[in-house]
Amino acid sequence: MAPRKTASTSSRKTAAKPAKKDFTGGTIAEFSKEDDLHAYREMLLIRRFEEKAGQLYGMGFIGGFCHLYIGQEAVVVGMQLALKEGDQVITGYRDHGHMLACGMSPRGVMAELTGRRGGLSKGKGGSMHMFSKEKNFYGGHGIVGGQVSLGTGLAFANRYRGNDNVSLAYFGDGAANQGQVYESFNMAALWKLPVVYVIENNRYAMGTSVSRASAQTDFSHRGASFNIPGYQVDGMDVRAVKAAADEAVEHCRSGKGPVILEMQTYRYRGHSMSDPAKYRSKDEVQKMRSEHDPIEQVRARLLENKWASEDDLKQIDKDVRDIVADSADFAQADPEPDASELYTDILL
Ligand SMILES: Cc1ncc(C[n+]2csc(CCOP(=O)(O)OP(=O)(O)O)c2C)c(N)n1
Ligand SMILES: [Mg+2]
Repeated sequence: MAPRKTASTSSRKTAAKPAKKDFTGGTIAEFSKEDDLHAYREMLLIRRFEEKAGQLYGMGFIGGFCHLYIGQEAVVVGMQLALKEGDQVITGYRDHGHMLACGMSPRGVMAELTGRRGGLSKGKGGSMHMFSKEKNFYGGHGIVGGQVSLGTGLAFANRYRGNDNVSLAYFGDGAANQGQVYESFNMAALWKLPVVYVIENNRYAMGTSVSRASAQTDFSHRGASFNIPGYQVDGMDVRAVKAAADEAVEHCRSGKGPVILEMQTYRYRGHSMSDPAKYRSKDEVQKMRSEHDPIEQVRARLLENKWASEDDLKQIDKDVRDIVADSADFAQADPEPDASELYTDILL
């Protein structure tokens, strides 16, 4: 394997010594033409879907909260490549990308955003509350950090049932400061539960930068006192994510207990649709976009290796746009849920 480019080399050297850091250091996965084409298409679908969701929000079709995943696409697409049938995924409220990567239908996700019958929660959950038992996606959670304990519970269920499935619990840099995260870490390490904690460090919580909110900004060290190994990963390079994901998932599957992966990533838009993101400079965003964009990296590689022509890429773009346009049409034409639905799917 070629050396892995990482955005994090300097913090590795300066931070306190964590548990062993051997398995992902310095590697990226070798991607074939098919791998790169797959990653390109998947990431582009998430990007275009999110752009469309932003438009529909601006037009008043989507109510309530809506958090876009633009910029972070390589994380879910790379992680998903390491999973097998029956592995589970759970995340917070920035969840549209995770759902699409799990194979949930763009129509179902978009119609849920607009609160329509054909939405994945029948139009009653909205952006932050969608699930699919079929695709092993367990939400979609608005309580910051809540999914970490639930994801640990999914891992406990796998252990209890004696299968070799693994759960991925995604959470943000802000969520990483929540108390229940550490209670979960303790249990997971004590009982060697098969859970990968994927910390999506996009450098900001709602509007507070990591350095203003966190005493330990190297999130790969957060499991050190529980002996949970942790690794920093270039979350803008889908190959680096895939390499780390393979190792971490294998570690869990073979009964060695939890792993933490800190994905160093970046969100291009505000925290939610109502955030103008005045706490950072336009230059900072522009620099990430022009130097580290996850989709552009794959695009450049496809062209350079002559694995795709400009025309091939245009065709992929058109296919993806068609899927997204279809989901948006459906999400506007589908009727709202009947009022009687107010009394279904609730605990009485
Ligand atoms: C328990 C709880 N506290 C506070 C909030 C309000 N809140 C919503 S998102 C957020 C920031 C989380 O940031 P991060 O974990 O970095 O995720 P990101 O939005 O960057 O993906 C906060 C404080 C909440 N939803 N739940
Ligand atoms: Mg964050």
